[in-house]
Formats: sequence, structure tokens, C-alpha cells
Amino acid sequence: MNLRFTENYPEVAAGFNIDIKRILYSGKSSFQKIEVFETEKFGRMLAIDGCIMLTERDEYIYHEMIAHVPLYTHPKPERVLVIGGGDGGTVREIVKHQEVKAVDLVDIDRRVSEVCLEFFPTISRKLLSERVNCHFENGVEFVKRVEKLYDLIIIDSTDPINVGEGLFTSDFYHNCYNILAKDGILVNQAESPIFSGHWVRSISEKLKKSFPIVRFYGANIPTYPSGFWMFGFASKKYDPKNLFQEQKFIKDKLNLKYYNAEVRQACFALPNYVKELIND
Ligand code: AG3
Repeated sequence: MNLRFTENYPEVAAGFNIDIKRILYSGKSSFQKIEVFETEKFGRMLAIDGCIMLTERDEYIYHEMIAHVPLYTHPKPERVLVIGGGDGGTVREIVKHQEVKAVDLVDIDRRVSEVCLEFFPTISRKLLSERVNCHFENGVEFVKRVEKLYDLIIIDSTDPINVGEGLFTSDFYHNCYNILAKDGILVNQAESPIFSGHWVRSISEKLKKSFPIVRFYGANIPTYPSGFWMFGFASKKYDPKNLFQEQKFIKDKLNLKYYNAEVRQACFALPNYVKELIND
């Protein structure tokens, strides 16, 4: 008998199916429903509240793009804050950068990290790295009280509903601005422009209230709604369209599967309907 997981996309009255071999884990934390599946063709898959967070087959696209685009823009990223990202995929990419001295990861749900350390060890194990400090608490509160300054903040959240909602408000972005150094950068996962254009528009409007430079870039992620995904790039000083640490990238020789110098330049080229959403 075939088991099938469906992520429903109510906004467009459609959905995405993925055949699964078996359920490896299913549980409810205090915040959300967490499931791990062995799929037929996508390796293991993590779903939260019925939404696909990652599959082993394509997670590298999202994690490489959310991390390396800002890390190869900033000339000297040493202190990085990740909000969300309890699966550890983003942290895995960040610690490939030797100049990053310390990473704080703030995820509201400790259970996500525990489950991922058990079922996705190769994705999550850098959570245990010496340079990484995990804080299991609400990111909205963390950015209000923390007294350090960061070079880069990456918001690796779920969708702007339920637990993730607070990570998409003007107040939250403003508090992030305040804990960024004077040349700091914020990057966030910014949803599908074709299925959820209103979210992209609202993220853009809210980021612009705090940051002088706001750009968006895209990547093709087959297991996320519509397969075309946006990332917001908000910055105090550096414009990623004019600045790319290409020499550093060549020297580092990271073994990446999606990101390269051409993709880095091209990802900021956006279709007209997206430019319209973000008023570009
Ligand atoms: N963050 C999830 C992006 C949102 C996906 N949305 C959806 N499937 N409806 C990714 C977590 C991976 N670190």
C-alpha cells in the first residue's frame, strides 16, 4: 500500500504530494506538530504543522542560498545570529566559513533540534560545534534583550503563521536592526512570490521601514510551494548587487552543490511580477 503525504496550499487550491515509505517520527511539541518521514524518492523529510521544512534531496539549495549569499557579501562576518533553523542546516553552511567566530542559534522549539539530531545527523550535527551556541527560546524576545552586536542575522523560519508569525513583523525587524553592527546584514526566508505574493510584498514593505538597502533574491526549491522561493536581504551598508567577495569565495573552495559565482550574481535578477511586488 502506498502512503502519500500532501502539503496543502489553500491559497491556490492546490497541493504537493510525496510518496512515503514510512513514518519515522510523529510527535507534538509544546509549539507544533513535528513529523519525519522516509520518502520513496526524496530521502528523509521533516514536516512541521503539515508543511515541508526540508527533504534530504533538495535541502542544500535552501541552506546554501540562505547562508552563502550574505556571508559572501559581508567583508568580515564574524558574529552570526540564526533565528529558527533548529534543524541545523543553515548552521552547517555558516560554519564552513572559517572567519565566523561565533554563531548564536535561537529556536523556540528544542524538540525540533532533538528530533533532527536523531533522524538527520548529517544536517544537524554542527549544532554541537564549538563555535555554535543554541538558545531554545522565543526569537522575538531574544532580539529585544540581547546586548551583543551581530554582523549577520539569518531568519530561517517557518511560514508567517502560528509559531513563525512574530518573525515577520516591523517591530521584530526593527529590533534586529538594533542588534546589527553598523554594516550588518539581515537575510530571511521570504516565501513564494507566485503563490503568496502578498507575503513577499509585506516582508518588503516592513523591511524597508528599518533598513536603507532592501533586496530580494530567489532560488528554485522543488519541495516548497511553487518551487520558486524568495529570500529577503536587508542591509545597513552593503548592497549585494554591487558587492560580492568573489576572491574569498574562489580561495575557500567550498564544495557546494547549488551556489556558485554565476548563481550568486544571477539570483538577484527577478521576474517583472516579483519586481512589482517589492516595488523595485
Ligand atoms: N524553513 C521553511 C521554509 C518555509 C517552507 N514553507 C512551506 N513548506 N509551506 C526551512 C527550514 C529549513 N531549515
